[in-house]
Amino acid sequence: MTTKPARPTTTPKPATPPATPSSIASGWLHTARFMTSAPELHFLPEIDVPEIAFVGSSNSGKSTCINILTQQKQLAFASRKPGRTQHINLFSLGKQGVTDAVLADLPGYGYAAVPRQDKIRWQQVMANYLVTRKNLSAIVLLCDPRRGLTDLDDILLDVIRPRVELGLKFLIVLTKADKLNRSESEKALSITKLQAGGGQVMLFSAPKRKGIDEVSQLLWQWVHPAVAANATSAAPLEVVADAEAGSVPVSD
Ligand SMILES: Nc1nc2c(ncn2[C@@H]2O[C@H](COP(=O)(O)OP(=O)(O)OP(=O)(O)O)[C@@H](O)[C@H]2O)c(=O)[nH]1
Ligand SMILES: [Mg+2]
Repeated sequence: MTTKPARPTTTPKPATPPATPSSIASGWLHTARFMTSAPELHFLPEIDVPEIAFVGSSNSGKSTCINILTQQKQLAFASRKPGRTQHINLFSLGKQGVTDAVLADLPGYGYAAVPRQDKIRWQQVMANYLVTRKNLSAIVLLCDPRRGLTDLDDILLDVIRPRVELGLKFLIVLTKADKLNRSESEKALSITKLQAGGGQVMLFSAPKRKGIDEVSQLLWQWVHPAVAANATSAAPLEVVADAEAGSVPVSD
């Protein structure tokens, strides 16, 4: 008598697509969760993981950029009305609830309607933050390429220069690239590269979903340099589409 082979009791799982640098970076950024909001520097908790600060003129798109990178609609407060972010807001990142980095959304500067005293106070808070924040490891400066780097952006670059020379990582993100045509974008990119003194510059657009992958991967590499160095350079790059992130409202 012959016995029939036993039928498999479970259906085979569909193969999970291989992790790529792009999917690893976007998965990591998606873990972002609100940590704290501080009106003054001394309210910020001391943290021993790398902090990446998003800085730039008011309305340049810092909060929107954080929401797009983290694929969360309203993690950071974004608004058409300049001056929406008034505190330093921290968001923790890390898989399995283990924080390995922090994103900081800073209030923008240069908004004309802010009373002079408040402007001066904020510029002092900002300068102190940039100079004294111990775990600050990287800065993302957002700039509307239609305006270019402002006088206040230049002051910020001067303030951080000593720390950049000591290893602080630095990226200029030209936001709202959807407002420029191809040749204007290329011109803005090359001018800003010259001004950035060799620093990295990337074009970004929330509604066109431009630059998201490049910025995400750079942030991930900044925080995980050893893993990034070992990663297979042959891994294909792919844009991870995320329906939720795609619906982040942008208007300006
Ligand atoms: N067209 C376009 N609009 C954008 C883009 N990014 C942001 N915006 C819009 O720009 C406005 C300001 O965006 P926010 O993200 O609040 O800017 P912010 O730099 O955080 O502003 P403050 O907190 O005031 O400093 C909002 O109306 C956004 O929808 C973009 O890539 N393209
Ligand atoms: Mg903001």
